[in-house]
Amino acid sequence: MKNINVGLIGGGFMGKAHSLAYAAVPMFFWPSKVMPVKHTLAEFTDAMAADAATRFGFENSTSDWKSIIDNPDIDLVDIATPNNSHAEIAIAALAAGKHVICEKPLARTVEEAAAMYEAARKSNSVNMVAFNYRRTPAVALAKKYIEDGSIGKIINFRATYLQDWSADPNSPLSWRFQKSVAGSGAVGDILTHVLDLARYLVDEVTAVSAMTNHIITERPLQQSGSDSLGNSKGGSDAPKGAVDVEDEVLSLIKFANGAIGSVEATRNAWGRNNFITLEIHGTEGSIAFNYENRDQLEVCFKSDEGDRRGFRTVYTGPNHPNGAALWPIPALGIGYGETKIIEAHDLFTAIAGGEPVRPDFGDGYQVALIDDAILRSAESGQWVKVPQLDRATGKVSA
Ligand code: NAI
Ligand code: SOE
Repeated sequence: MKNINVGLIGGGFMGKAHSLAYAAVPMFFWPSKVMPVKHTLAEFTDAMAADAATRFGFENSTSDWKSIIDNPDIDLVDIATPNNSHAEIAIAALAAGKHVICEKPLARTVEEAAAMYEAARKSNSVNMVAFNYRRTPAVALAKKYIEDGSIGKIINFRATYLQDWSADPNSPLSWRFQKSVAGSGAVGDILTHVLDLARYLVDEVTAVSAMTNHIITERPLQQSGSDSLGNSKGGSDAPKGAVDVEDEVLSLIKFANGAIGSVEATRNAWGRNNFITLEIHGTEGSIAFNYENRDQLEVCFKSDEGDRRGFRTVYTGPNHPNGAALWPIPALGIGYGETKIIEAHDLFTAIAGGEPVRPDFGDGYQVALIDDAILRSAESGQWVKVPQLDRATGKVSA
């Protein structure tokens, strides 16, 4: 068994989730050809790095992420920083021959995503973008039903991603509200997850017609480095800074296979927490999913007798995708952590020379092309064609 030394950059929310996955992956997926080793953690300052390294179980810490790139002992660079550093770190890591996992969105802009994809094409390393919701067992089960024809030809895909952590105008101005750091608002932050699911479950998105809304234009400045995700209150008299990204987005979408649909996202929907919902209708049945009940998939099959046709609930468990590795009976509860453990397992399988891993930087780039088309459509009020990446040539259609 080979050790894979991990260099993690960023010790916030995702630093925690990825560290949990590195510790847990051998407990769930065993035997394994590789063993993750939490080698070095980078944060802004020496003190922050040492603190996070102790907490997350890393052997070393540094305030200079470039020392991770320069360290020949490190095999995998994990980018868990805000979006403005993804491109610089990923391109340097790939040039140094490291495997890379980068948090979503891949980049702030299409141009940055293109450069990251180009760097990945030039390297022989494994690259992955962390759209982990597709690794929820119920979502993977939906894919299985779609692929085996259980709901027939897909006609419609309706999806939402609704949260409320920023609905209060007095919740702080996190980096997620600053275009220079985040790139965009609800589009890059959360709609990207739904767009990844649309591509995973249905097909390529070919055209969009979108609207965005910018509701809260300033917020109290946030003091700490890591994002408080609305949990600290600035108070109405605290110094304020400008919000220069969209709060909400809605888009109609067309798919390459002829299906149509809608996607929407907001972080200002009181009462909705991590409300990722999918409603997929096919010629032979329907699938519905709500991440707030994430170990359940609702399915309805036309082939059921008329007097009992209707949605039934399947609780994912050992009989379902990745279920045998998780818990021995259904309904014990599958959490966010499990999606990250499965993600890490699939990444390490690819590093060990097994199945290539998706979503990769090509997928992250294609999602960035859709994000960009959505923002352009919202600006112009017109339908916008989504340029398509040809993975064989690396070129993008006009
Ligand atoms: P966060 O603000 O909680 O943590 C980011 C950490 O990176 C902070 O502690 C900050 O000090 C550190 N950092 C920033 N620049 C750095 C640098 N140059 N060197 C070293 N450390 C640096 O942010 P969070 O929520 O962890 O988000 C990080 C990334 O993960 C973002 O791209 C975000 O979009 C993505 N994300 C993905 C999620 C998913 O479900 N896949 C969930 C949450 C975030
Ligand atoms: C905040 O909206 C956030 O942390 C996003 O950045 C993540 O991508 C999402 O999975 C959870 O919510």
